[in-house]
Amino acid sequence: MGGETLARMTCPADVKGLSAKELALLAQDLRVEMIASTSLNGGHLASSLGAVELILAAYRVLDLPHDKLVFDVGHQAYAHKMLTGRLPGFARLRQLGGVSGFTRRGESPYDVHDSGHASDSIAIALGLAEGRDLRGSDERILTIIGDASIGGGLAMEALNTIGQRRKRRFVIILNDNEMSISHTTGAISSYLASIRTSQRYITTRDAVEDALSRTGLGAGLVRLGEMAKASTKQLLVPGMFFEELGFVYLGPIDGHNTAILEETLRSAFEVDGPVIIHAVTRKGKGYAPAERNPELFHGIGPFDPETGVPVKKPAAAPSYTSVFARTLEQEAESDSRIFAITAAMQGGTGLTGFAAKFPQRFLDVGIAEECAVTTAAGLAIDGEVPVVAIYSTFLQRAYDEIVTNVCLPNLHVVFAIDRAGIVGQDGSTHHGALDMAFLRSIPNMSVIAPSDEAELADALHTAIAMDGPVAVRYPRGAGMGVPVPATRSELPLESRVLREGTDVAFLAVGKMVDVAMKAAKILEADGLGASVRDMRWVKPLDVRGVRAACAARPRLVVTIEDGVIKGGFGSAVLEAMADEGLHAPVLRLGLPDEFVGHGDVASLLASIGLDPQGVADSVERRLGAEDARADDDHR
Ligand SMILES: Cc1ncc(C[n+]2csc(CCOP(=O)(O)OP(=O)(O)O)c2C)c(N)n1
Repeated sequence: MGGETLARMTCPADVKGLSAKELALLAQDLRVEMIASTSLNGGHLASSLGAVELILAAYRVLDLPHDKLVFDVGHQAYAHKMLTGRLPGFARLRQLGGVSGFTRRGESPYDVHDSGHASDSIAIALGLAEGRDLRGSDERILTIIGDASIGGGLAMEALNTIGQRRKRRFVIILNDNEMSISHTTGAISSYLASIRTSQRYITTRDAVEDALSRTGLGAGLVRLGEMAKASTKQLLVPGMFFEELGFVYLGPIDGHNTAILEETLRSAFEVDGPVIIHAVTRKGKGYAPAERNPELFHGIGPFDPETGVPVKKPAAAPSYTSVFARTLEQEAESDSRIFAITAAMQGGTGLTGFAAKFPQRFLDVGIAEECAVTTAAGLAIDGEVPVVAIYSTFLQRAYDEIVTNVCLPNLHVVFAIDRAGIVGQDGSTHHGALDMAFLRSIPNMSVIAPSDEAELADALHTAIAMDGPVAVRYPRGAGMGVPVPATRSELPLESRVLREGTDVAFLAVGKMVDVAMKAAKILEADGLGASVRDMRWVKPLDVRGVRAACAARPRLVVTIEDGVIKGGFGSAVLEAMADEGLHAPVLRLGLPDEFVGHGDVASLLASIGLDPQGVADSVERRLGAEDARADDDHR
């Protein structure tokens, strides 16, 4: 386990004593270990390979955990994890009970926050700095953030405040590898590119000092109006934008040169105000397949470490994502109002084909979910039909925009919510657990949860033809393998009965319809008849279907969903039953009132009792409890 140098490291402070040669060996050991582990379990390899020297330099300068090191997204922190006591668990990275793929406070005192969602690190660091100053303490605070994440609204809002608060002992390393998951988009990315290409890199200590002596000059020049052209200003004062915000800008520097990184960091912490170090790195550094194809290796499944070729089991059926994408393209061919929006997830949401076919009707706003939703509102006001394709977990960022900009004016915006439910190895920050609960409470919003890929195609078709805000939620991974008809039909508002049975009535949505069917078979083998209803719509709920299920007088009504049990689909059924005066014992199954961790989807579902056997067991337990209660009542 681990190379010789890595094996000697017991804590971050050990890195301080290494010679330049040993540091290089350590960097190599870390990369070998990352490649070995991710080749087995998958992970965010390219970003973590690119950040090794940044982390080593930080360790040499900072006294951890007294000083604070904050990672943005946390997907680049594998070296940090291995150097903070988690090397033994690293072979089980992202597996059930293994090390998380992101920083987690519960895992290590060296992990400052629970990361996973982009652009939050600078605000976390600002809070740490405010607290530190209040206490009159002296910690140095360092943030590492990527060139895509720094363009996110939350990061920009924090920069806006920090520059004004003039925080000292406060440094941001801007880890610029020119990549988001795919190439970084937007004006900030072009701005960084212009610095990268027009400036000579800082390569020596003298150059660091020189750059520091120039700082503050930029703001003065602009105030005096001495420089007319932005390009000329940029030549004299690199990082002008950051200087204007109140930061000292140092860079660009080679983000793989540990010595110059260390020098620059030391100097930066001496500055009487906040500093941005612009470090240029290579995504995938040190592993040729990842350097060649950083997008593939951003988040990759198991692969052959020799060749870098993914080890893919043949998919049982086309993925929900691909069915969504194909359907959207078909719809867009006959409806020129359709406009697709993504927030930095073009590939993940399946929109690459759409972007190529309809470049004028496609927009990637970068890591800016609020912007994606509100831009959709603007398009809808203009009479277009915007389809915002977004992962369930990232849609959380845009809650107010959904409420105020879309639902309040009742605009026709279609939300294509991918990765709904348990997503697997990315864990608690990435499960699509909350969307049904948080969307169904908003007036005007409709929510569809198709149970297979054919229903997904019809649901999307229906959502596009409807009016008002409507969300279609579907899970990660392969569909059910049902044929998807070439022409799409309107998805009925009524639920459909898939199975008859008298003891138990399952009311199910989405992916859980299949689980209910399988659980019903297990129950049948135990002598219990179970009906299964695919409810299709979370909102508006098919109340008639609920009434019919209760009218059959089952011993138990079971609601089942792959979202949080509190406030979700099952709660909607209970509300309908209360409103309609329907009486039946109800068992609600779904995600528990706690954050579900990481692991493969099947293991996670089994761990929370949402696999067919777990569901059947819960039903039988509850029926037993109901029988015992009835006996008590008769006594
Ligand atoms: C709010 C949010 N939206 C989208 C994502 C998905 N995502 C994870 S990493 C990433 C790109 C990050 O790029 P960058 O900050 O440049 O870091 P790099 O991976 O290039 O090191 C994206 C879009 C996310 N984690 N959080």
